[in-house]
Amino acid sequence: MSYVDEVYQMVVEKNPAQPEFHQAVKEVLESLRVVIEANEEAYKKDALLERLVTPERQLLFRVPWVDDKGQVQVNNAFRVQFNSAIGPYKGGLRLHPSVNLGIIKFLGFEQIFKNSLTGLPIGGGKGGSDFDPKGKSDREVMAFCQSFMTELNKYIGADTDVPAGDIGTGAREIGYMYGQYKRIRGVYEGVLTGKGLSYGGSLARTEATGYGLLYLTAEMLKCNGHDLSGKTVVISGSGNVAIYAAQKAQQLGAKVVTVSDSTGWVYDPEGIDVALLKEVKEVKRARLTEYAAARKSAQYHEGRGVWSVKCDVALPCATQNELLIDDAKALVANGCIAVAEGANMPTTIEATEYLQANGVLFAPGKAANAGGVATSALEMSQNSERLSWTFEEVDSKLKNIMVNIFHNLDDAAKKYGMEGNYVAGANIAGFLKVADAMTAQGIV
Ligand code: NDP
Ligand code: 2IT
Repeated sequence: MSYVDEVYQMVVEKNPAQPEFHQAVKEVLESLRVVIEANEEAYKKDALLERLVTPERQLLFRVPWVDDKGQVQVNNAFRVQFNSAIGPYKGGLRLHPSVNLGIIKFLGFEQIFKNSLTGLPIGGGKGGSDFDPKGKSDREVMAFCQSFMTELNKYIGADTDVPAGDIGTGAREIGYMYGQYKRIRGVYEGVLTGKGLSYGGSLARTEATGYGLLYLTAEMLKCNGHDLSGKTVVISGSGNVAIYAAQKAQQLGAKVVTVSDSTGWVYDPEGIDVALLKEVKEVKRARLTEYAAARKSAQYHEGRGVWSVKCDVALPCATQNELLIDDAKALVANGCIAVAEGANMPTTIEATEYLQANGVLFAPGKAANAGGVATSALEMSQNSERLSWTFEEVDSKLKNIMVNIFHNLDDAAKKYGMEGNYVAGANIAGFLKVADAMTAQGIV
């Protein structure tokens, strides 16, 4: 059995009941096969892959808090500090009832390569809890966040581990967590990113993941002889990533005709009204039915269905495994030319392979959504120098980073004989820097 296969088998055996983690490892290791096989003896002797797939540290803790009825609630919480070869652990905190250790490990593993691709000095980590902020009062969310940080603060710091937002963790949650960290530790430092502008946040961080997704997508299209302008785009999700992806797509001349949430989706043939969407989702924290009720041209449908709409470009921006093989078939049948992942691992391996085999340009999440964490790293830089850059300065750095990421993937894919396979390009380019740093630092 080859070294790559041995390590994959070990991951499955040692981490039972963590299918998302297995999936993320499988996709990366498959892409690395050609690189590993060229240098197999050295990597194997150093157990480089075993170390890469095993988190440096995994923290599991309980979070007790009191709800508005006086009832004590208990949630499970996690922080996986996966790899610090190239910088302090960096990655978001997901608050969603589906969160478990396997999901946090898949996200932390992806984050290692994503962070490497940004070209900035950040290692990989991820955390979160099965707490559901939906339907909770602000006081309940604060109670949870304070209790969560009362434990988490022991393990994080501006130079060790810097969490941020993800599903369910936005500006409100980051604010409550930051306040509690400062209160307990007594230091005013950039321990979290995605902070509010009045207390150390960076301009353009809110927009960064969605904007970055579109900068990379536009570059990928341009390099393949297409122009984003005039294209019809379908987007899933209606959270932070989806909203700013829709906004930038429109600014670049495309027409966005769908968004979704976990209960349904909206088809709006006249183009999504981003101001209305922001009002419904960011201000009212309401469902998409309210968007549809306020807009004549919008049709609301229960359940899933975004990928059945005819489009040129598809941007999954909700969650993992939301674009399945039948969705990929529908996209191809409808003439879609590009898929770029705003979410983490939204496309199954089978669907990805189908899209690639049918000539659809495919940008994987660890490259396409790296603008969020890249801008988090820019927030860390601003905190360190105690300065705030202008929106234009941050946005132009973000754009450069995304364009560079695309060319790095493209070059790596070509170099290893897989031209146009941006999944392989991303995994290889992300891996090489981390592997080099791990090798240089000895057996740690
Ligand atoms: P938000 O919480 O702001 O929005 C999430 C959106 O996805 C909501 O519309 C939500 O619907 C929908 N969604 C979540 N879970 C499910 C589910 N199980 N089934 C269907 N729909 C679902 O999160 P973000 O926009 O921040 O994150 C979206 C994706 O992007 C995630 O994969 C995240 O890891 C990734 N990402 C985020 C970055 C960031 O900077 N925020 C950076 C890079 C990647 P509902 O409201 O009904 O739950
Ligand atoms: O998946 C991701 O890259 C994020 N949720 C953002 C992480 C960060 O540290 O900004």
